[in-house]
Amino acid sequence: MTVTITAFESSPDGGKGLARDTRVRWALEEVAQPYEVRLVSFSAMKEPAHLALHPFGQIPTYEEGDLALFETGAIVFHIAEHHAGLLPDDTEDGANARARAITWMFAALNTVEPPILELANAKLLERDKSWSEERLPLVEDRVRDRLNQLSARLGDAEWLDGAFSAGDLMMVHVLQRLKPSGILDEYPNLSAYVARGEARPAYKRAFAAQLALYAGKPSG
Ligand SMILES: N[C@@H](CCC(=O)N[C@@H](CS)C(=O)NCC(=O)O)C(=O)O
Repeated sequence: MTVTITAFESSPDGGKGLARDTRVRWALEEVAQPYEVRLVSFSAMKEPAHLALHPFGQIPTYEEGDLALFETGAIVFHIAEHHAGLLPDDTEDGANARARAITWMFAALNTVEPPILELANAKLLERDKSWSEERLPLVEDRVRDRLNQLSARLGDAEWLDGAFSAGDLMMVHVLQRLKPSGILDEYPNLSAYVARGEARPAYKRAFAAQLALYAGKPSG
């Protein structure tokens, strides 16, 4: 059955791969599933047709036959549940490892991504506020709190819990947003972890596919 995802018609990051369709593309590439992409403009995202797919008027969405999903956590989980390659097998031996990999997906989205988004928003949307300069170090330190903990847990392991999983995919994509801040470089093991994710052939294909849409075009 054909899978169709949505992505920005004009990406604010100009193809750096930070838009969240990249993590869905990456998951589909990891499990070797072909997909089509429907591009949506910022105004179309808030129109009834798109709101029927995504109640918050965002990208990405995921359509497969009668099924329509939004939220990258749910989409990547769905892909990982239906295709081998992103979660340990649900056998007697693998069930606990599978549950832990799913836990890392939630940790990436619920515990690590929020302070990183707060920092991105503080830099993008609050720079002109009189209190911005005073607040920014506090926001940065909240990111560091999480990275200290994540870095301590990862140690010198290759991935968060054994083999690469959907948990790593989600964590790497969440951490990538920190690159321009320089904060990720303060944690050599996390920088190397992100680089390992980016070196995966499936990631490279996903990145190239989104870049091909936006490179050289004005961002929206
Ligand atoms: N929690 C959502 C976040 C989706 C999201 O923030 N999408 C961004 C693009 S990366 C978007 O559509 N932004 C435009 C807007 O919110 O109007 C998910 O993980 O899917």
